[in-house]
Amino acid sequence: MPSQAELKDKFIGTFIGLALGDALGAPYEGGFIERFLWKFFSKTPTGKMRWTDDTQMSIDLAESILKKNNIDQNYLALKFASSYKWSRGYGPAASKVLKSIKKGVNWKVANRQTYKEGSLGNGGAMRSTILALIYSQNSALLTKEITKATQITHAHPLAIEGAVLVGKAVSLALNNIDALEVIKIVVQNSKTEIFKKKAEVSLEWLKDKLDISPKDVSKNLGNGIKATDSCITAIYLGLRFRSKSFNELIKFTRKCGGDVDTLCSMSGAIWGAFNGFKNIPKELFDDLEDGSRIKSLACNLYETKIQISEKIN
Ligand code: R7I
Ligand code: MG
Ligand code: MG
Repeated sequence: MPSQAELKDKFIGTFIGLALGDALGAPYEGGFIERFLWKFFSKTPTGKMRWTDDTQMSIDLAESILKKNNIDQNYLALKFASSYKWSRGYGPAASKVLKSIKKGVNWKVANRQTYKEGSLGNGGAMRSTILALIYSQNSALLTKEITKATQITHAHPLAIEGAVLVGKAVSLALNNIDALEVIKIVVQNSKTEIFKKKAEVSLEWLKDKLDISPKDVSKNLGNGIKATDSCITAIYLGLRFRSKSFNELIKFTRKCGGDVDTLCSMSGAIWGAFNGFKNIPKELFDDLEDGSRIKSLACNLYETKIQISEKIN
């Protein structure tokens, strides 16, 4: 178990790791058109690295928990919708959901407008880290609250399963659980064949310390926008680079291609949960959009976590 001071540093490292991964991965996301378009949005007016929807929705979730002390789905739906900005690069179905909510449609209706079962994109998983911070000590509550936070935009069971697995990996990293143990728990907690198979492949690779190339990582685990093509990939990357530098993680993940901002942000959060803020390069933090705001949100989440844990226990 980490000490209180270590845990607080891990909270900051997790949230900053997520936001930095997002901002550093965004210029490498997608094909030629996406990369070309991002050049126009990649900097803030003061020249800092701009992050995307992954970080925006994580901030929304964090602020919503700080306000309500738990997941209030109606409040969170409105919060997501009011923060929506096209230029943050939201997924197409998620954009539609949020625009509908903004117009007054109930989220339970809006989230089924494009896909009958709801979206199976990784938009729920990319923000589940925030709940791992709050519920890292209580696996059942973690699953329940991630499910509630994901459903609002991603009702599909696979989107929820991916979000729970990423959240679980972050929570185990916060608790300093060994990387091999983490992937074993991810295998055990995978309910569907597609997640389980990929988690088992990751376990074999990590167990044998195999030097798998970025191309083979993408080919076998996926690098796409669907939860099934990105959640296990990010978990694998976060675990593989757990004892290497943050820069090495990002350099490798950029080479995996596809949904790079989200792969970097989810694996960056896992890396940060293991290694803490103290190990994140200062020059990267200084160059991040709203770095101080995110750091202070992480500190406030830490205080809230302590209060919530006292109530639960
Ligand atoms: O999941 P979502 O919020 O996207 C997040 C991604 C991250 O990479 C962000 O960084 C941002 O770049 O986008 O967005 P959605 O639009 O809900 O889902 C993403 C995509 O998954 C959709 O546009 C579809 O291509 C696909 N998808 C589905 N395809 C078939 N059947 C989602 N649900 C389905 C489905 O049910
Ligand atoms: Mg994004
Ligand atoms: Mg993405």
